[in-house]
Amino acid sequence: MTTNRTFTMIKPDAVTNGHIGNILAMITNAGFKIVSLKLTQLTVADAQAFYAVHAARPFYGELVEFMSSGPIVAAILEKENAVADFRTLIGATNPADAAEGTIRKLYATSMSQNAVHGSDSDENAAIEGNFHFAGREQF
Ligand code: DGI
Repeated sequence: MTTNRTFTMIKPDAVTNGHIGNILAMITNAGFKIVSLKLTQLTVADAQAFYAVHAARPFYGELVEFMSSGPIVAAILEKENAVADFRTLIGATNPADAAEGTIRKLYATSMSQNAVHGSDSDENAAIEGNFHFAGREQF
């Protein structure tokens, strides 16, 4: 197993609901090392660019509006098998389908406001991490 990196955002719903500390604790307790971290807010253009892959989907407008509606926490995480293990930790996209003990089961409020993002591949983890963090911010 090789050590690699993934990218996450704590989404505006979870930030607004006061879950930053609990979610970061779950992440570090699961063995992820935080190598980049910041509280920031996406502009509409940022959210459109970040989710460009979903531009043709019916939920795109709602997704962009939600993701730019308030502060987020952006982070790059490092661990063996980081991308897959983080997807397991966050649970299914729809919190109704998320396994017990996952971040989305605990903190998501709906399919569209589902508390956290996790990259779906090593390639996208690098693209998404570089979207949010300069090289000197990646430790
Ligand atoms: O990788 P995920 O975040 O689990 O899911 P994804 O990359 O397929 O979709 C990105 C986000 O878009 C997801 O976290 C929530 C939203 N989304 C995805 N599918 C739907 C959706 N929102 C609504 N309202 N309906 C959907 O079917």
